[in-house]
Amino acid sequence: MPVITGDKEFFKGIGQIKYEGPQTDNPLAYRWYDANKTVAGRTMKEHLRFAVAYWHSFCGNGADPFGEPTHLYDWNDKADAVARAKDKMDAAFEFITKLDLPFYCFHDVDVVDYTNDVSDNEKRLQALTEYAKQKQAASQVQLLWGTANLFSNRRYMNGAATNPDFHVLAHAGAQVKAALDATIALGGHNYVFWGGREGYMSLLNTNMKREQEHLARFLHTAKDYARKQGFKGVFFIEPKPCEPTKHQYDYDSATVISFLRQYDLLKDFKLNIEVNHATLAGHTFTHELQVAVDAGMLGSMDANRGDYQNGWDTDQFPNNINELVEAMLIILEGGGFQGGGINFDAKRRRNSTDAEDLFHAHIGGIDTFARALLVADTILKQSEYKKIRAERYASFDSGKGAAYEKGGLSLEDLREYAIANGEPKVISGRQEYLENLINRYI
Ligand code: XUL
Ligand code: CO
Repeated sequence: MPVITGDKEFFKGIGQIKYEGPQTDNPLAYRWYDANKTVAGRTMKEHLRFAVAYWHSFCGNGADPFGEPTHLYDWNDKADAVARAKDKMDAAFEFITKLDLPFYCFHDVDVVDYTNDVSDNEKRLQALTEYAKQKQAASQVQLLWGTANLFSNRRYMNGAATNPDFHVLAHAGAQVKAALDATIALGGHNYVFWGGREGYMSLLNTNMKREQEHLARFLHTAKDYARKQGFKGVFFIEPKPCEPTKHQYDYDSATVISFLRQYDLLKDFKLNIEVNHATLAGHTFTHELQVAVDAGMLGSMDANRGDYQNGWDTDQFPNNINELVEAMLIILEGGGFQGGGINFDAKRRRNSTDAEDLFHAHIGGIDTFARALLVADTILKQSEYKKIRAERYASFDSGKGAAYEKGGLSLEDLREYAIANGEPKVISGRQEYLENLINRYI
């Protein structure tokens, strides 16, 4: 992939990041991610489908509730919003092509600053859509998904699609229409809905049933519009249990799947699972992945990690090889992502202030996933991992167990079997053995 810069080079002194292998001393090289290497029948690039998140990497400025920005970019200088946005897009494509990654993701307001003028916002986004088209064509970078930010503007403080005020909901509709138009014009592979403020802070002022019905109606309305415009991609819901609202309607994978089933949305929607959202919901990331895989609904993932010592969405870059090997086992056995890929919904820390830190953050996450893919593939091919799990259920493979699975046994039959066969043996689940097996292959 060629490196694409605008008139100005923003990440000076950093060239294209290349695969140099595990032995390299170069911190600005891939040690495990070898894009064209074939693993389990597909290249690493095809398996992992890495995407850079526009909001964290090019909009986030290191500010936190206690302090002012620390990441001071020189693509934010110009007074005119469209000119400023083009500089930012130059920086984005320079960064993505220097990392040699295939995809990016954005919210509408990441690409260009919005005001409260609906028509002007549409024009701004259209101008940047045209600019992005050129950048995509020159670089071969593609849009993994687009989305609308329906949570930052103060009009959305009580929700967007679930707002008690229809007037606010209409603004959300206008915004989603423009974001869908941009996604479609750019050949976006998917479109995401993350719940944002679609939830409640207090039941004292909330009609939960009505709000959930409005959310379903909104998703149908958006989906029908996109399909009418010829959009063939997948819609994703990204579960998250809380933050910013006390209780979000897209709490976790199981909740979202049953919501989609109840409102007849299963055909068009899949899940975009985010690591730290899973842990905020009191689950492991692998639990959320498995729930999605079992329902045939693993669409995509937002990669990051939380912090074991606190309970909020810290969006750190992933770096835990054990966790990612366990995740890759599920993703590989589940047949991969349906439409999506691995989007780094992660930010470097407030005090990581060098432009180079943005590269280190991504290189670390990319390499950890690539290594996890290799390890998981070896475990599936060479170890007893699958066999041990299969054998654990062997009593259902034949005889009465198999008959039971098919619905052929009554409660009386179970009683008879229990008496005829006496007390069951104590059978180990061998958890520590399996944990050691994972470590052995790492
Ligand atoms: C928020 C979050 C969002 C979504 C897209 O926690 O993950 O950035 O990924 O709206
Ligand atoms: Co996310």
